[in-house]
Amino acid sequence: MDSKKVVFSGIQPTGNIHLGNYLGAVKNWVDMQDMYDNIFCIVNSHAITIKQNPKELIQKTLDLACILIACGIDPKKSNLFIQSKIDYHPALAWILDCNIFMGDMTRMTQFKDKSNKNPKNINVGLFNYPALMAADILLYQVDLVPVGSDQKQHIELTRNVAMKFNRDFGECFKIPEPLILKEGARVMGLDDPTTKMSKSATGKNHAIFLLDEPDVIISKIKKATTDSNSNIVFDENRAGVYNLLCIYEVLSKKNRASIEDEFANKGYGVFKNALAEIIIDTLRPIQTKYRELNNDKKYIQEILQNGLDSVLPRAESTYNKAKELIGLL
Ligand code: AQP
Repeated sequence: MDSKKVVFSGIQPTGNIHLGNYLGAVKNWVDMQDMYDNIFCIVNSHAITIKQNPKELIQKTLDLACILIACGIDPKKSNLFIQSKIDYHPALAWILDCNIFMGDMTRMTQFKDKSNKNPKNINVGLFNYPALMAADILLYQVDLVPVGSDQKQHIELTRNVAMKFNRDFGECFKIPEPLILKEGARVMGLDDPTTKMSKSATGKNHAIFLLDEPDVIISKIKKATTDSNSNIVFDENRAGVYNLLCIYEVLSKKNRASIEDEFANKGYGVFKNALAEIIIDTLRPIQTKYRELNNDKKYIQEILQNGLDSVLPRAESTYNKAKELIGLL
């Protein structure tokens, strides 16, 4: 019997995947593949909490699958599937909804952040997002959920509703633990280093996308916000330079002291060239693989179908148990 711990991770097809998604999430997923029983889900149902063009959403969903595989998600080691292919996700979310108190849900800070960003589309789904996320996780009897600090609150809610359900109706859900990822992997916007790099941000120089051409990467890094203080040192109070240095730190795998030595008495120009170069070198193999895979759509569909076939029985079994325990015919 496979005793590996089950890990669930999700990513929304809400736009072009960027360096923040890669360094903060996908790279870790790839690195952890051998250690765990991995479930990777393209959470397209979460994506519609923000208005999407339907045709583009389909395209972005399939494109994201292709990029994830190009990044190194290996279908022999991991299950990759599309959330909307399994109706047990929204079905379980409803059962969980009926077991989450309004007070607990209204405390979720992501809802407040996203409502501020989309004041014209504050919909019930956006409010309810954490219940769907809890269902995503609980359906698969997951041990661990890799999360950045912004998602910790949602995992806490997931644990609480699972414990409450088990207590009130009988043992049904495994209680997942957060797998806290390194703080340094939080990448900020290049144009505004006080906000996190985000797929849905509109600034032209906000994010490095994984499919950006080298000249685009060079230009975006050149324009990245720094400050008038020219020495290149890790100082959290200098958000722009700090963000760029953190990206360099992760990609170069050098320690902070040696990076500061490397750029001592050199201007931003030298540092930014080195940073652009290391980003280009990191993304080149991913882009090459993406172009290859993009010519073989049948292969991508096969991977998604195999992932779906492999995880569906787990979702079905958990949902049926929850339904029975709560008294739904
Ligand atoms: N800037 C970031 N730095 C580090 N990690 C990040 N993640 C997102 N942005 C950064 C991590 O990427 C994973 C997938 O994210 P998601 O698609 O589920 O949604 P998100 O966190 O809301 O990502 P975006 O890019 O900001 O998308 P939009 O603009 O649609 O909201 C998650 O593990 C996330 O922590």
